[in-house]
Amino acid sequence: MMNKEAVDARGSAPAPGYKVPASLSPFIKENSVVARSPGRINLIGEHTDYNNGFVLPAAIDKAAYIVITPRHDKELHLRSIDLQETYSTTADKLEKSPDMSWPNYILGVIEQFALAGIAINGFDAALTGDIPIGAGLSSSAAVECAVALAINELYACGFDKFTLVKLSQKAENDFVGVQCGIMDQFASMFGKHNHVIRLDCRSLDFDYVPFNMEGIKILLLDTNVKHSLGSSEYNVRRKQCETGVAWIQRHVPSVKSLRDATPEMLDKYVLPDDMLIYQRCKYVVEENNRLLAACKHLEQGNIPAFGARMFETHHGLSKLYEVSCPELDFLVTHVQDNPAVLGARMMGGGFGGCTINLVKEEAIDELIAETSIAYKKAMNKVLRAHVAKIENGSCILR
Ligand code: GAF
Repeated sequence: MMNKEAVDARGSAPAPGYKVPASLSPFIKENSVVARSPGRINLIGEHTDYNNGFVLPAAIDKAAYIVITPRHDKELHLRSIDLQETYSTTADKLEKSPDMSWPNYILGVIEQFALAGIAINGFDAALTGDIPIGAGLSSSAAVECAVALAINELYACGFDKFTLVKLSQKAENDFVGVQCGIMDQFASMFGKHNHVIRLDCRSLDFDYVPFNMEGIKILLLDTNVKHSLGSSEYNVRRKQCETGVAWIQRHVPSVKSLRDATPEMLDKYVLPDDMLIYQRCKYVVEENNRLLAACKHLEQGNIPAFGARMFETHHGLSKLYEVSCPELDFLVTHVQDNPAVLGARMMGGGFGGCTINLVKEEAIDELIAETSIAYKKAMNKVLRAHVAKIENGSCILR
């Protein structure tokens, strides 16, 4: 059943702790709108969203914030406070910025509103946030959702959150050029305090599942490796999955996506033709089934079993889907036999970013200290660590 909770166009109710960052104050005028949209984690279900499968993400306590102030002309003056960069264009000249990526997440969303028939005038926008960029926490989706919510408010468009999620995803697909699925924008927009979202990416039905692992925290270990290969290889993986589906479809026309495929179909119709395509599809089919099993473990409170599924996911992402990297593999292998770590895996698109770890609360400090030393020694890189809290999704702050 479709979850009807919180589809209101103004987003989640801002929790008392969500304040407008001080750095935005100089840019706020009487008629400004300020929106907040968080980054996300994903417990399990990776690279399944664009295969019409399931995901289990949540919004976190790190977010993007945008203030938008209308102008009387067509000019768009965009500012990244954190990068100390500005970008100007006009609302009728929405072209991709050649040298800076952040304006594209704003321009792409403006373009989608224009395509939806909303006459967008000029505005001044200032952007800030505390989601580490390139860490696999979906800072880009957070910016897109914040912009979408702010424009929706400013122009009184009345779009609901589903429409804003799809519009933000389309901005990423068509303007930015990454053929991402719907998970990141969905999690950012629909997140709920202390709940994970069990989302069926085919129907968009979803449930909020309480995240109550007693004594367990979500620890993100950031490789500090930026996923530069991410977008090109991401699009390649997507195509490989589509190829597998096309081969199965020749024999079983009812299979519309890897969501519908079985291991037997892969063995029969994909393996004989191409080992690489087979491995990619095998990972996705297994991951979908793994997520369903993991959800049962979660309902039963069987965290060790849930964690074991996370390690299996990492193995599949690393060996079959091949979207990991030595740094991510190191971090997962390093914690694998630690009894304080119940589950760990790389998270997000891959080729860098974070691992997500379920860790016994009392062991976190020591784990971070000891892993940082080992990581520095093995990879000669600095490890960043963050204990993620699960928070509400996008909202209008003013
Ligand atoms: C990226 C994409 F944006 C998501 O849609 C999803 O596919 C994820 O990689 C992998 O699960 O974050």
